[in-house]
Order: sequence, then C-alpha cells, then structure tokens
Amino acid sequence: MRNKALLITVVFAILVNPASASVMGQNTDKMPPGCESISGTANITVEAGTDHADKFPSKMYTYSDRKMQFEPCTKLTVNFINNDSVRHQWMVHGLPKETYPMGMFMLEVTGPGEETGTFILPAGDESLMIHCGLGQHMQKGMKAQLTVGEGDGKVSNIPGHTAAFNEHGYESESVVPMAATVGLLMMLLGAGIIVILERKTEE
Ligand SMILES: [Cu+2]
Repeated sequence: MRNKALLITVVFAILVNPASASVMGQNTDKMPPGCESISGTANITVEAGTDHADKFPSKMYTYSDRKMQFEPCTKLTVNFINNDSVRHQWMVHGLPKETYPMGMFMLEVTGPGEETGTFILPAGDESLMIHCGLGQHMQKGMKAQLTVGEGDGKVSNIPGHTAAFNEHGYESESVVPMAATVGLLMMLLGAGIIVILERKTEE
C-alpha cells in the first residue's frame, strides 16, 4: 500500500515536473574591461517559440524581440519565456573573456517555462549576436542582435530585420546534408548489389 502511494507520487511528480531551466555566465557585479561602473540597469522579457515565427513564411522558430540596443556597461536582466515544448536558448556571444570565461551569457529552458538571468554589457560599441544553439534553430529563425552603444555592424539573417545573404556557414551547412544523402544512396546501392550477388550464389 505504501509502495503504491510512493509510485503514484513519483509518477505524478514526473508528469507535472516543470521544464528545467539554467543560466550560464550570470554576472551581477563584475565589471567588464573598460567599465568603471554600471551605467544603468534594464529589464527585458523575451519570448521564444513557433508562434512568433508565424509571420515569416520560411522560418519555424524565433524570438519576440530580435533587435535591442543598450548603453555600454548596462546591467541587463533578461526574463526568457519558452512557449514551445522543445528546448530553446537565448545565447549572447562575443562577451569579454576576462569577465565571461566562455565569452557568453546563456539562458536555457527545456520546455514551456521561464528563466531569468543578469549580466553586464561590455564597454565598447558592439553588435552582439544572440541565437539558440540547438540543431538548426538559428537557421530556422532563432537569431537576434543586441547592439551595445552604436554597435559595429549588422548581424545577418534576423527575421524581419536583416537579409540572409553572407550567412556565416550557410554553404557548408547545405553541402553536408547533400554529402550525407549521396553517402546513404551509395550504401543502399552497395547493400543491394551484395543481396543480388548472394542470391545468385544461392541459386
Ligand atoms: Cu531553440
């Protein structure tokens, strides 16, 4: 009886278990090189999901906000809400390694749910890329630009904002599946020949 109650509790806990979430590169007080102090604080909420990609015919996932701009040395708190039942990330690249050993800040939520994290933006004018690192999610639209100060360029292929040309790694990504398809066809052909030869020897 007791075991049964325990089993029911465990099963129930698994069923209602909320999505797990994590923060990487959290930084609330360490100044990036060139920042004497925090210039200001900002709070944003970003949603991730298929619903935000509906208006972009060739895209499957995206963020509710894909372009944002803040003063250098801003202490930024991000509330990241995942509306999908698949895992999504809000990952900022190109942060100073002195302050962020991995060079990044990341929020990740594995299913419907949310996570909040804080980091301090660098001191210079920079255009930082934000994306979801899960397989093909960035190519499917999960990409954004965080402009620090005046920025230093444009991040390509942001739905509704920038063009898809010059996409870094675009060509190699389309070549790899093609090579894999050719390889698979060759394997099938080889297997077919072996089957035919075996049948012939059996006869
Ligand atoms: Cu994703």
